[in-house]
Amino acid sequence: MSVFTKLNSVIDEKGAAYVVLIDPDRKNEDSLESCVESANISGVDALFVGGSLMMDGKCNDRVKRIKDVSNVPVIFFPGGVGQLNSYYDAMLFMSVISGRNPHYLIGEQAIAAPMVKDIGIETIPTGYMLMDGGAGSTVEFMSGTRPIPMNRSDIAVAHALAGQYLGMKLIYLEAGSGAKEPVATTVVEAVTDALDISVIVGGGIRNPKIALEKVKAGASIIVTGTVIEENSNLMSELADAVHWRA
Ligand code: 1GP
Repeated sequence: MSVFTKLNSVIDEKGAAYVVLIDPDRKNEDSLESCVESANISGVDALFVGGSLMMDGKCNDRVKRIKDVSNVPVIFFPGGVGQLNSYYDAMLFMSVISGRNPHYLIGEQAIAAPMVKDIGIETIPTGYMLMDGGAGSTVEFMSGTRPIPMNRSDIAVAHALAGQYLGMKLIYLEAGSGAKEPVATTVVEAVTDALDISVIVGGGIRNPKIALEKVKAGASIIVTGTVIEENSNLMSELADAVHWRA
């Protein structure tokens, strides 16, 4: 069964899926295994692994360490083609569709595609939309794209629909890691009402109440990163909140 099919069955059965983002950067060097072990026993449905900025050359080693311990699918959440390797179970094949930077719309993808084919990794076409979470995110700087203003549901809906009609299987509504404000509930509602495909919401989600609010607004997958780096004990509560139907 493909990773995408597995995620969809979780969404069907439990109402939504809960994903923990692990940044394979040196800042998490000492906590990788313990974080994955917690995820294994906390109801986490998958791990996203990736980040916008790597400050050393050990990313691939860390992905292998994550994969060695994980009991759940390890999904590449690409910050760039340099983080691609054969340890992942699948990858979000993403395009930054909220932006106007051709390199992140199709350039990086064309560099990656032959390697993706060679490795044979499962690809999940994903339209990535950066919303303004108020913290001036790393991804905003590294992708050279302007985030969509959070009060512009209309702009968000237009981009998400364009992603759907281009054939994306998922839309990722991203407020940016460490966002001051998560993606507004009004935006989640407007986008999920307009779309037939599932929506991932991440960035600035810091507690189960906010996670559940986004799910009730229509999100199918909730991602948390920063809050778990700070306190991995929160995983169970977040998973329970997201799995509202279970
Ligand atoms: C970033 O959406 C993820 O891509 C997670 O964000 O670190 O703020 O949880 P946080």
